Amino acid sequence: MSLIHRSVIDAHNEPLLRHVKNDYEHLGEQLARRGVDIETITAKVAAFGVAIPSWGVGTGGTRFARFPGLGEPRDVHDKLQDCGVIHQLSRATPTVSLHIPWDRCSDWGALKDQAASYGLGFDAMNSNTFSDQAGQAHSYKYGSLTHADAATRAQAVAHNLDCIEIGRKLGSKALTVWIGDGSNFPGQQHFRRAFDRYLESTRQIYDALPSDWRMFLEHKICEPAFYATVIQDWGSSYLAASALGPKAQCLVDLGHHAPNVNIELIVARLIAAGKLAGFHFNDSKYGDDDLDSGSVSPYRLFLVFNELVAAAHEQVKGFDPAYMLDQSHNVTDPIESLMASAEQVVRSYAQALLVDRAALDAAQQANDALTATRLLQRAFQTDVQPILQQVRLQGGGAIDLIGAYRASGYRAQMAEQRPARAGGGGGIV
Ligand code: RM4
Ligand code: MN
Ligand code: MN
Repeated sequence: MSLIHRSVIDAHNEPLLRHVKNDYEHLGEQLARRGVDIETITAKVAAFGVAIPSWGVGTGGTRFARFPGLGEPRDVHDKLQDCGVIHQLSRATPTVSLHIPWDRCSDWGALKDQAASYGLGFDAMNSNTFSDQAGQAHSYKYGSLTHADAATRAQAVAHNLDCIEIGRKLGSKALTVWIGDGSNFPGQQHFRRAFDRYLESTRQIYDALPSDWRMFLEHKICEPAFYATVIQDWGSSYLAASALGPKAQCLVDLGHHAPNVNIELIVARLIAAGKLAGFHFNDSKYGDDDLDSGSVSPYRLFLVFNELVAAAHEQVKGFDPAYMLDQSHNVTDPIESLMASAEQVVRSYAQALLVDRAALDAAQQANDALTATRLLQRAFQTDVQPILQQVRLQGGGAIDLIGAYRASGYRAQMAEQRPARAGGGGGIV
């Protein structure tokens, strides 16, 4: 399946080459004055990647409705092709994170080959026991891994083992487990027993992990359960990951916390405990809004990266987070949103690399709060766009992501090749 023709990208880059060169040189001079070598930063940025969620390339929806877009992917092969385009232009998204059963296919070998033809690999596998699958014996209406009924729990465990098997075929190295289990009414569920059942079920999954795999436990404050959720916060996630063992870690989805929660502090705690699995990046104003990364609170995203860069700088043992996007696009072209988000994530990383760590250490040591916070602001306020553009250019990508994508006419082509589907009801699928 074809992606965007090379000549389209080159033609779009051509008039911008001169500007990138000038802007990059100018920024290089500025950074040199701050004692920063731009080439070192550029090399680090070029080595950074964030995974695309396969479910993100389709148009999402709300509880109320889903408004399908043109040329939506019809199956996992189409989704992979869209991910290929995102990586082709952005050069920042070398892996895809699959969701089962949404991404089931008949030939995993062919899927792996298709991915390789786009230069893509596979990041964490995601299991789904928050909705029922066609023909399954037991319903997840009242829970899955923590269900009161043992047979339902066993079915949910078996599904996770199936996800591991698929992931092995694709070269994935991790399983992300997010469950919707919880309760809508006080008294509906026995809190301690439900958590014990979670431990018992996840233990079976954990024991089936290949030796070089990790298990990412993802917490979320609420939804679909609106009174209490079994793995509702990083504390519950941490308790479970600790009980399970070293291969189990805690995944931080930025949208899964109450408004104003200090997520960068949670990240720091998990790093210190050796339990940070990685991220689902997105942004939010109120809850699990799944908005584009950095579209609402770019400083918060930067502050998360500040913790990550500090941990790498200080060579914290075992620090190896997985970076993934997890977004839902209701009013934009998903390809555009995912490219913009990937760019925003990389931007935050690049900005965090500019923090003067020695000066920050000294300011903290001297209790100079103003200097410390200004050091962060200075890094955040630096326009690193020339570095991002330079990295894309060197990698064969597009200087102007959205401009090149629109000029390619890819979406219009897909609208012809992929007949529109019926509107459907609410929900994210
Ligand atoms: C959940 C959570 C999971 C994602 C599903 C689709 O809210 O973020 O990571 O797999 O949504
Ligand atoms: Mn998530
Ligand atoms: Mn979510």
